Amino acid sequence: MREIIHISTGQCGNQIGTAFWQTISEEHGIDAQGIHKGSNDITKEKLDVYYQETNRKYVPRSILVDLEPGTMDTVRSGPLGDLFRPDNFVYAQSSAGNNWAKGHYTEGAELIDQVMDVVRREAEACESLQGFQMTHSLGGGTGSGLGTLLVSNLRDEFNDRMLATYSVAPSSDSDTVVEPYNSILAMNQLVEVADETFCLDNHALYKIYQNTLKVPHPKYEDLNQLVASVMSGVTTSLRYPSQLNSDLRKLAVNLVPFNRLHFFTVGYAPLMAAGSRSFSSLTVPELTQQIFDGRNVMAGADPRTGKYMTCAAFYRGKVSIKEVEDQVALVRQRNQSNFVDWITDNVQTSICSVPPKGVDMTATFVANSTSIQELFRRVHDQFQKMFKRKAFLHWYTNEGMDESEFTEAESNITDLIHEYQQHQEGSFEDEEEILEEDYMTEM
Ligand SMILES: Nc1nc2c(ncn2[C@@H]2O[C@H](COP(=O)(O)OP(=O)(O)OP(=O)(O)O)[C@@H](O)[C@H]2O)c(=O)[nH]1
Ligand SMILES: [Mg+2]
Repeated sequence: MREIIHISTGQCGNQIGTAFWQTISEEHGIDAQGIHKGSNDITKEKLDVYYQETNRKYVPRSILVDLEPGTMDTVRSGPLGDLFRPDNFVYAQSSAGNNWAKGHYTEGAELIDQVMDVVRREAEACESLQGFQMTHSLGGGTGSGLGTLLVSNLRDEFNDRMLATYSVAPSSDSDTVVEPYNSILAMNQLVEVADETFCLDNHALYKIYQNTLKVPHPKYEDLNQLVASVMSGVTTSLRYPSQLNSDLRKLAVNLVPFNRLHFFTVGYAPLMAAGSRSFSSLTVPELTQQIFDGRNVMAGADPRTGKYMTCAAFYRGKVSIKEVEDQVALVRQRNQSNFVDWITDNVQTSICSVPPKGVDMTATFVANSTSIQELFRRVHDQFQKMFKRKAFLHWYTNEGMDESEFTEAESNITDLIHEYQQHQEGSFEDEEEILEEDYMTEM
């Protein structure tokens, strides 16, 4: 089996991680004690990818990490408390206090060996580990700082395994002023070491709730439900028998044309408020139209401002492959100027006959769009305003960080923005020039 180990880091990471495990456990018929109660054999076939079977119990291949005990206590006393392996909870007592440097260099560095021991034990229990997925926020100290320290340790020790992250960017009107610092420092690491980053953005998630779902004051729980739906959609082909994108590497090969540009936007249809049920099912044309709609994108990036380099659409339920392919081709044709012209067949579609609980049909969309630069630009603008004045910098230098690390992170992110912009503008001929230039500089 091609196993995946999940790691939740920090408050956001653990809350989203728990929502993910709740969603997929329900789908696969795994109860709170880890017993499989599903009647459909297809839900069982690839269970080993995410769960380890011991004594007829299915235990999530999940590691829960935080620098403070609070969130984990909540998970432990919640409905999934008995599902996770007790010694996979790894935590400290103090928190990183919204400081990336504490998560990455000081407090976090003290916990990392303990986390890696658990990772090794989990990896040894796998037959053929395909890789890791992490849930975390970019704005805090633990998920952001320790999370990226962990990712880079995994890269060193499991060099040939895939590393995927679900990374939550802060809302632009967040209460915590240093979130842009933490985010740029974390993004700087993800550019270099992650293989696939699914970008989520609290600002966009709030907007979806307020504007589309008409819920004026959504809670984290609500936002996390949306994220869990997307994660369930994205991992469908990993969890059920499927031809296309059936492992993390195939997904990356199809979606990542350039190593550094692996930051995806995601979308989901039909959008439903947590706890509500859909009374009218959407048709394939409606689902397709929705996933390509900018309002459904869960990262602050409007696809119409950029170009899709590659995309993957995952449909679930009783849908016809032909209808899906026709509809996607139609959208592509209508919006031709939104797709780069140097990759001919850049929309992949896949279908799984098992829908999520409570709906007939869904679609999940993952896009590698140059419009993601909007998210980077927004966070960078906020970073720059404070950094120009060196505001709040002492919190980081007090932990032993040097100012030059901020400068380097900033320039890596502005380079990245520039690279997206280049591919957005480039037609086929320009692209050849870029490639030639790269080739010349490498020589
Ligand atoms: N979507 C979502 N965002 C969250 C959640 N919890 C926190 N956040 C966001 O995450 C950022 C703060 O990071 P946290 O995850 O709380 O921080 P942490 O990783 O625990 O790090 P420290 O507490 O600083 O040690 C802010 O942008 C919050 O809006 C959650 O459950 N869901
Ligand atoms: Mg915390």
